[in-house]
Amino acid sequence: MPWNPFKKNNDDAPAKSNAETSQTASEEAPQGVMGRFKSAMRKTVTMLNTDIRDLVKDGRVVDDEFLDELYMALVRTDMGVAPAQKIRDDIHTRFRARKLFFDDLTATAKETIRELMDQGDGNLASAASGPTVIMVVGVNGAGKTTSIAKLTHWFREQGKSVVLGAGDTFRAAAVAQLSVWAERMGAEIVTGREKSDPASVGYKAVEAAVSNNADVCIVDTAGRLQTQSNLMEELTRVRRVMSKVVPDAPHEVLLVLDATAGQNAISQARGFSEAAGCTGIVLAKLDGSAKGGVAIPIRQEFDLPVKFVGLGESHEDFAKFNVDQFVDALFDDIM
Ligand SMILES: Nc1nc2c(ncn2[C@@H]2O[C@H](COP(=O)(O)OP(=O)(O)O)[C@@H](O)[C@H]2O)c(=O)[nH]1
Ligand SMILES: [Mg+2]
Repeated sequence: MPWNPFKKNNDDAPAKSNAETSQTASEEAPQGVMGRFKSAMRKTVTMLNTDIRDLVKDGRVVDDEFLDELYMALVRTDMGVAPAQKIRDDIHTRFRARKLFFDDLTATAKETIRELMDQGDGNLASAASGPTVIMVVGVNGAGKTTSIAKLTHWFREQGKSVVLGAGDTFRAAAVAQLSVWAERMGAEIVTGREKSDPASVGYKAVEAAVSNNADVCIVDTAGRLQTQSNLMEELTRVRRVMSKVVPDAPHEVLLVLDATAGQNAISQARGFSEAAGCTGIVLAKLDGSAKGGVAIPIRQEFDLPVKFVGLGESHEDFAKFNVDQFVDALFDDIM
């Protein structure tokens, strides 16, 4: 049989995990969540897996040079230095001085990343009674308003009623954008005049949600003010007034990050995470990013679960984040 570096012919191949088995199943149904992950992350997946196939194609043994090249291929996905180093070390420990097969490499890398990203169930918190209040924060252009539209669609699909608060009163266009989405999604919206107090919009939105018996209230916020400290004070104030209506509100503060910014997304968002008391992350624009690996350091650095991912511009391009599906999508081991 000719040498094939991508497939092992012997019997000691590692047993497939449940996640890998389910990948095979969803390959047969490319419309499923796995298929959407894979196609959204096409750029990252193609780059990473082309690099890895090039690395293993001549049946090289694992030596320092090989490990350094592997490390560089991993770092190019913006997964961060520490995770790439951890995978390099794990491959070193297990396969030093042996020939490495594509399947062995990906199985090891998947296991390492799964451990690094472990985040429990990542479900949204919900109110014990009354409306669940969700505040959405992040830098300008990250994808906040679009993610709110997607989240609204997601709740509407479950038959839940939604009240939106157009809390980005900084720009009239932001209010208009959210109003259009509200109408399309069949959600109620509370707006204020341009430059009016966003805390008052937040207050009225939660109040409307309570009086209408709505299931969910989602409040948009501005991504930029004259100064960063103004913005942070404003976010604190929005939180405070909402809790006057519903004492444990907001139940979730979702930080929206732009995946195309790669590692920059992390530095941009540090202030938000602390000042706004974030509870979870929405990783927007995972499609079209060649830096999809950034979900890994994001999970680690913020110590917040990644709850949703944005996979395109339409309201349907949205999925609950699942570590196993993400990891399986990252490595293209179906030959
Ligand atoms: N491809 C893609 N574009 C997105 C996604 N989410 C948002 N966008 C686009 O990013 C731009 C900024 O989004 P917006 O929601 O207005 O950002 P905001 O300033 O944080 O509210 C818009 O052009 C959106 O269509 C996504 O998941 N994928
Ligand atoms: Mg916006």
